[in-house]
Amino acid sequence: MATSGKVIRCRAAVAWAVGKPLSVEEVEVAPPKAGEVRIKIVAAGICRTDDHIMEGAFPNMDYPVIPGHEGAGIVESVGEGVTSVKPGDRVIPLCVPKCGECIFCLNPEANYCLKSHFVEPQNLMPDKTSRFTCKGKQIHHFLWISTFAEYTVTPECAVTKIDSAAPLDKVCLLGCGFSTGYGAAINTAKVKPGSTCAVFGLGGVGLSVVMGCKAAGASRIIAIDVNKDKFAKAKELGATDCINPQDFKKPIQEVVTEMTGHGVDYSFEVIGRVDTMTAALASCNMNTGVFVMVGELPAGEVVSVDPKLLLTGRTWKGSLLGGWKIKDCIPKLVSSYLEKKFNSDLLITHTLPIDKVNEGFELLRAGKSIRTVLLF
Ligand code: COD
Ligand code: ZN
Ligand code: ZN
Repeated sequence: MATSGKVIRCRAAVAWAVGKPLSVEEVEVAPPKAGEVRIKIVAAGICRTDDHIMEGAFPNMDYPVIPGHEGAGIVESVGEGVTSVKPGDRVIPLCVPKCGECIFCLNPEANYCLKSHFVEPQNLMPDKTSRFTCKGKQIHHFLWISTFAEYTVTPECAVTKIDSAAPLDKVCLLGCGFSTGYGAAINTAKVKPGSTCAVFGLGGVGLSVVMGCKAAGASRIIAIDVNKDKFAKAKELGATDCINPQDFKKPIQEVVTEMTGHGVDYSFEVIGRVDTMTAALASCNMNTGVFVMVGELPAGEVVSVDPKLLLTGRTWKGSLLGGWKIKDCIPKLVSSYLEKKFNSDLLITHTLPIDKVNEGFELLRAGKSIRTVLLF
């Protein structure tokens, strides 16, 4: 391509500091170095986790930074040695990489690579430099993929090729939100047909959990949120009961336990709060109940639990990116999307140009959007 090997000037949304809205700027994007890929991002989804950057709640974050970890695009150029993608390929950047060599990449049961952000911060490329500059300043990367940029550079291990027929403005959700929730039900909880489930939090990720529980054949799916405006969509996606904790005097775990006799088979926390984690744990049955934690607490917060809750047999599990081995699984999920095995389009409530990125965050904070897709 004509731009190959050259610096590209383009738009990107920059978080200059904690507490400031994003600012859409012209940035310079350097060509990919060896083992790296430069991608023209076509569409990017706004996820709650990006908001954690503005709130200063995301662990190990350096500023200024270009957020965004859900997106889809087309490879513009590749650095030396890159073999898995080539210019023109449609791709999804991966917020969990696959180094392919660590003990967890080699374990078929594990999906969280040792090159991931919580192990080793990814605010810079693996060679500890940045490909982004703006107004003469170095701008940091986010999770190695920074999808809120018209062009971004990722290591080859953080990008995967998808079917060229995939609509990028739709399948961008498979990069995080949809896959995270759907996989939490299918892979982490391994929901069984005829079972009962409770899902705390009905954002894009929680609703994807609902879709996963339904796809796995759950007979009852109790959807829980303080925002009743989320209930219509939850029902459409498979929830059988929708409840608002604020409508009850007693704790919500008691309500769920009474509704089901002894608690659900599987509970999910998809909010990222101490109180709802405790409630979700107590909502699954004391013998075989499985609680899957999807939400993450703000850096530094901790949960204290009565160990008796676990002594009788309950299981407490965590799930990142839905347990998918993402580099291999995303192309398969895209194929399933194209075969209409699930309809993640139902999560997209808004589409905005990148210049209106802050409006997208306002909609999310106000509880008015599920997923906003930004277009470049
Ligand atoms: N009780 C019940 N529901 C509540 C409460 C409460 N006390 N407080 C908020 N809610 C509801 C909100 O009304 C909203 O509907 C929902 O919870 C949260 O949804 P969103 O739209 O804000 O968030 P999502 O779905 O985009 O993301 C939720 C996560 C839990 C995934 C995210 O916030 C998080 O913790 N991310 C880090 C963990 C992770 O791995 N994420 C995957 C990569 S993002
Ligand atoms: Zn996300
Ligand atoms: Zn690895």
